[in-house]
Amino acid sequence: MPSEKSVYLPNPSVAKNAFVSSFAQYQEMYQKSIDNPEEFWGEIAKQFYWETPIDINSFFRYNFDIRKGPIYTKWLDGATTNIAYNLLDRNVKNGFGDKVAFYWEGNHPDDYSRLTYKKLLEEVCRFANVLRSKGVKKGDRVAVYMPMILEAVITLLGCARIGAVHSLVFAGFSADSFAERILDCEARVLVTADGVWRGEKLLSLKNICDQSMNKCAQKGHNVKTCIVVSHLGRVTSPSGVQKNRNNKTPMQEGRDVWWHDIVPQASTDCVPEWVQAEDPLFMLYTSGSTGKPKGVVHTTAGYLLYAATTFKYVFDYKPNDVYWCTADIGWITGHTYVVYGPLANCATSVLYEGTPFYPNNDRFWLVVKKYKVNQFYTAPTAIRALMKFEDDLVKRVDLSSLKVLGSVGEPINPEAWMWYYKLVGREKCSIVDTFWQTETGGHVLTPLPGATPMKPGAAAFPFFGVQPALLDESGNEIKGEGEGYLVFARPWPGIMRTLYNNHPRYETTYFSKFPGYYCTGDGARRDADGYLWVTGRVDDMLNVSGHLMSTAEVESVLTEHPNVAEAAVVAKPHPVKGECLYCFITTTDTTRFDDKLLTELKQLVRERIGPFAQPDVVQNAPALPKTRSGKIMRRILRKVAVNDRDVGDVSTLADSHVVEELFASRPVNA
Ligand code: 6R9
Repeated sequence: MPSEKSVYLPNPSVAKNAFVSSFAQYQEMYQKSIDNPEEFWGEIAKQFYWETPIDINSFFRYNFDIRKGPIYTKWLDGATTNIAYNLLDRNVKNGFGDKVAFYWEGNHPDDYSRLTYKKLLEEVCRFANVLRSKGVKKGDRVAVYMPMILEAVITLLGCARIGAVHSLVFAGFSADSFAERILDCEARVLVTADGVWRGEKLLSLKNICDQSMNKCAQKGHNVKTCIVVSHLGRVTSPSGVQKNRNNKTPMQEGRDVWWHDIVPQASTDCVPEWVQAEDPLFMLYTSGSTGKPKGVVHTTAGYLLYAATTFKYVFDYKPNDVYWCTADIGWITGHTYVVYGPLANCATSVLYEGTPFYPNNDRFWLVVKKYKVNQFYTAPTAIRALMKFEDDLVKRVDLSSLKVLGSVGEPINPEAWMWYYKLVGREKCSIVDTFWQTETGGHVLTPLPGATPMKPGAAAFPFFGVQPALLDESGNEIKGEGEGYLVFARPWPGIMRTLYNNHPRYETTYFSKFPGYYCTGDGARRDADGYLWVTGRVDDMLNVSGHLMSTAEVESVLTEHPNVAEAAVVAKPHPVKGECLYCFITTTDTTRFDDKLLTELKQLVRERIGPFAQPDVVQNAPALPKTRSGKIMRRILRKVAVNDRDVGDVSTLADSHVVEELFASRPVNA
């Protein structure tokens, strides 16, 4: 296996025409972005349209030091613009109206369509007018629970056009999770679809929305309008049947309306709402270590600049390329690298509705071939899942269009990296292992495809404008080789500005541990060549198949069960998912731990959070290892989960027998 010393140079065919074609050029541009951010980003801002021009005197201001007052970041303050205008009208005006913005590829290979920039603009205007007619105004939140269909993109940009704030929730979250998020952001309008096929599974999205809206109503919050795309009727089901419009979907009179009954009639003229550079564009929830999700808020101008610039350089996107990001639109990767980044660059993208495994395990490769994809962006968990099948599934497909392969969501292990590089990239593509977060808005650590010699598993170097540092426990900076907390010393344009309705939580979560720095919650190591290797979360977060969740949120669901007295959850390494959930349960006195309880607990987690959070292992724990002050020692539980008896110092434990008992009672499937 490759080690830290293995270095793979960008293929000359990639490097030759790249925007950044040597490491020296990267270093020079990077230095400029740090020394003179106004000039660096000011040059980029010129490509976009500003209704009120940029004032160079208020281009970039911030405070990252909690000791000096409230934390804030402002880019291009005072300028006004509209992001939908920049993504659509501007490109159409520049003569690209007939260029394909999206090739839509359905779950079933028989289903596909396309949308040009001109048509997308028209649809966005129609939808924006509908939102206005429903009373949605600048600053109002619109909740979205959508599959990977073109209307999802139209919905986002329709919101942006009128200055409304979209709040997407991944359509794999449960009704409870969705309700919690609708309540938190106080959305009065919801957009969804009747349902979607994912592989052979039918997801009835509107039913889930109905449950969510009922839960909200019970808490006194009424969703006024629910717009529903009739999707199932126009696609091929796995059995091959083309269904008619789905009339079985229950629609509540006065609240629910079909998209096709209101959008096609609306006017294609829609004057954009000119918003302030620092007005919110969208919010997106991410897990918090207390269990309550955090509504991460991104604003307009800085996010536009950052999404556009990272997309251009990290994927080295050229005008005739076809780009494909497999991420769901409900995650930040879907926001920045399915919607905003590509459209800001007038790119042509593939939008894929299905899974990597349907109808067969070579679907990804067949889609790459079909659209001659040049840049392909996916997650390590998908790569590891596909690696398990025979190599021939990849080898026999013509993938010669590929140039850049991206990875995101979790650390990529060297085995998966090598497989991606050799089998998919045929040793001629550059791999960009992009480290970033919902909070960072776009890539913050990443190789550049034409410039950075690659090391398998290293996110390598900072993107332009980003200044990383490694800190030890007491906040001292580790220069040179070493491992520590990954932090950033100053803001870049795409960083989140606040947590919705909760600026104090924003400050304590990200800026209080190490004053003067934004704290990622990840650890990282710098090697002798200066490469950064992200090692994973250093807080109570779990990363299951790239889905971030907190131990606290899973624990609180488990303890809701009447027979559970106490629960502790840790991450256990998993060959495909990266990490999986290993749960320790202490039952109430009168309860026996049996299969029925086990099934109920798994079901409860699926219901409350979503199917992706289902625990792999639930262990009956007579007691949990605790310190004398009553703190659960997760460090020890992590050892039990992997059956490693080298538990280290247990002198702070109140009762050390507990540990032995836990090792002895590990379930057989663990
Ligand atoms: C974009 C996204 C963020 C967390 C992050 C880290 C992990 C993401 C990574 C990576 C190592 C990479 N992460 N990319 N770890 N290498 N290339 O995934 O956002 O869902 O907010 O997750 O994911 O732990 O802190 P989000």
